[in-house]
Amino acid sequence: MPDLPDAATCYELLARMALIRRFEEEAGRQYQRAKAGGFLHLAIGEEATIVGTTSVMRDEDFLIGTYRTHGHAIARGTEPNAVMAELFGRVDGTSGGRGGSMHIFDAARRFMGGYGIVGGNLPIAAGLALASQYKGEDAVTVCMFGDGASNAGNFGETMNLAALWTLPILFLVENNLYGMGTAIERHSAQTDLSKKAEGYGVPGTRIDGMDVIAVREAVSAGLRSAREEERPTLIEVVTYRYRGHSAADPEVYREREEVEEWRRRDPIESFARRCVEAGVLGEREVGQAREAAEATVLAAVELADASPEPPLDTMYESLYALTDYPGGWYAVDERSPEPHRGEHEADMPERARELAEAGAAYAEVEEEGERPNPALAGDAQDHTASRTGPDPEERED
Ligand SMILES: Cc1ncc(C[n+]2csc(CCOP(=O)(O)OP(=O)(O)O)c2C)c(N)n1
Ligand SMILES: [Mg+2]
Repeated sequence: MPDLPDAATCYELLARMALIRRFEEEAGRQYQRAKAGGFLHLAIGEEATIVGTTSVMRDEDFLIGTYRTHGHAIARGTEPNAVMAELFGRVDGTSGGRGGSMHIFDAARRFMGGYGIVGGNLPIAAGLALASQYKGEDAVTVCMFGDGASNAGNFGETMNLAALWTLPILFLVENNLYGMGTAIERHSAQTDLSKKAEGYGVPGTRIDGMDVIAVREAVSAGLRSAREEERPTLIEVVTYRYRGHSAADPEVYREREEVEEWRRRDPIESFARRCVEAGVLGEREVGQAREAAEATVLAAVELADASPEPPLDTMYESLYALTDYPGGWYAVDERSPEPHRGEHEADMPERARELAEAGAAYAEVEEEGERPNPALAGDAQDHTASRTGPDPEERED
């Protein structure tokens, strides 16, 4: 077992994990009260993976995650108030209340989201790393994704380019043993995910994601090889989510005993115990970390609730729309109200207009009997025979 760091670092690790845990418990509660809309994916149980990783990243490094990233943003330094306000859809949220739970984003802290498309963040991460390399920046991109995402096509595409272009990137698979309700043995032929990128030239290691120190050490090594040698690696962090996939998950795919078994290895409890037993932290400091988390989260709820909803007339603000090429009119139509080229029915090709008019005229006519089915009866226009062959009732054999 790797040694514990100094007392101040241990306290910081414990306090961060406790804050994320308490934040997410409260987010779940506020969701039940319909304060937060949309979907809500909680990472309760995965705190050591998140905090272990971010605790050894530098400010200039990029982090990109999935739709389960409230904790990732907080661990990166985003104010819990702003994350809670985003869940509530309020103006003080990280994206002005327009993104919600799945799209937490904080460019100033280089937390690059927040993506709802499984595996969609992988190529974006490669792009971030390519940009750093191109600009000669000393930044590493850490890309976190789930076990399910390792089956997506762009997993292989991204690994190939990362190895080929020697990108300063670290891949971290948060293997919580399920992709929605599908267990890893049922969704991935290779269940040792640390091996999954080796064939592309990205070597991997597997570590215990319930142990914050183990995560820290492995991520430090991965960051070093990305930063100093431009050698991408992959770390499979085996962890577990105690709650369902999202807030609306009846969890019929796993036994209660399995969840209880993982809870006994709780990353926060086990780390607190270890710190106390080693004499690095006292019970008083452990309690203090929990109390601080409680106070911060309650204040975040209060501030989020007091924050106004975005005014309706700001609906079109902050939208990304291409303006030069091709014209961005399909995103925000700022043109004059009359029909424009392609929109006026007189501009339609003659035949399309005739058909549209014939269809409209037909709509007025009462239906008499059944319409012929061209697939069975042959195409009325070219007089070919039926495409499904003779009627089986009429066959002689
Ligand atoms: C491309 C795509 N396919 C399917 C989905 C639906 N979906 C949302 S989450 C999810 C499971 C992903 O599991 P995993 O990568 O293990 O992440 P976890 O939810 O366990 O953190 C799926 C299939 C999606 N969002 N995007
Ligand atoms: Mg998963």
